[in-house]
Amino acid sequence: MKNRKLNLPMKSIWIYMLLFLFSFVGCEQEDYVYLEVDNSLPKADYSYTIDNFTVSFSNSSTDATVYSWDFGDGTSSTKKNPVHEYKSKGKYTITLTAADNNDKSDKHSEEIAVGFPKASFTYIADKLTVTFTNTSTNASSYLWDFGDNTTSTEKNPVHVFPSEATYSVKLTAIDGDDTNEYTEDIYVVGKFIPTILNPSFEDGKTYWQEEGNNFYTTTGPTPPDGVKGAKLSKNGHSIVQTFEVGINTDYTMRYYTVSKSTTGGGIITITDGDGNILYSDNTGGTPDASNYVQRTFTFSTQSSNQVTLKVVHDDAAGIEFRLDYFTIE
Ligand SMILES: [Ca+2]
Repeated sequence: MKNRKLNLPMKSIWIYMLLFLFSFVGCEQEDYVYLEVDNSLPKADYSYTIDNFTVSFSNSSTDATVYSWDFGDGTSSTKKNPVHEYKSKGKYTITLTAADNNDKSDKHSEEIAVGFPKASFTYIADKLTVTFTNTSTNASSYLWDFGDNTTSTEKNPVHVFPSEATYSVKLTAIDGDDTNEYTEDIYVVGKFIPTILNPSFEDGKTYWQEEGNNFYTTTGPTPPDGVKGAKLSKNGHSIVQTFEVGINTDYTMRYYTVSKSTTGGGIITITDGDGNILYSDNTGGTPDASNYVQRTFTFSTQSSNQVTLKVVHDDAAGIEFRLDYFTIE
């Protein structure tokens, strides 16, 4: 009710002002009056990144010129974008006060956790063997779950996975009662197992013959696999086949042989696509000419993903021998 008396003269003033303003409308010369009113108030805001015990603040306040930080650990700063290092693990409430030159201010608070465990790792896979490097921070012990029903508490384990597959590997970083987990899917590539075609000569010479070479297939003595074996009895006889392999991989080959000599045989060679001889030896003699014996040898591939298996008749020895059932793993 008190305002009623005041309202009347105020209304009158507004009416006079409107009449005054309208009096300019229609004038040939237009006059503009700019009324600039600064009524924006400071707004405090910030973001931050945490690296171990160090927190870097990025001030995003508006309409402010003066800043005051309370880091929640009894320390403070008046920098615009301070970097603060905490002395101990804990949860701290950060308060930023942003003020303008007219003593107007605003506050913004957030709670941050510093010094708690943070799990992370990197790894290098070599076929099924994976070497893990633990890059966790603020942890005193660790638990690995490799996703293949095995675990480890080593800091930097080397783990051999059972087979080619994708495994979900989870690392838990532990410090007292506080834990943090990090999980990453790892695709582990298995060993490439080559395919040898017609490995037991049951399809005759198919896949084993190249231009210029020749050999016989034979049924006696009784082959260890099926009914046929390869017989190399003359100069120039050989068997040959090229097949795909994994690079930088160790392989074991097995085959059966029988010779008419206890000392002689042919020359078996593994050569890769770059011309490197990965294995070469005599197939050797056998105790008798009636029974095949199994031979085993190993070789390691290099950067070529193919090899050629070749067995040639030993012209100098001139001894007849037989081969059957090549396998590789
Ligand atoms: Ca056979």
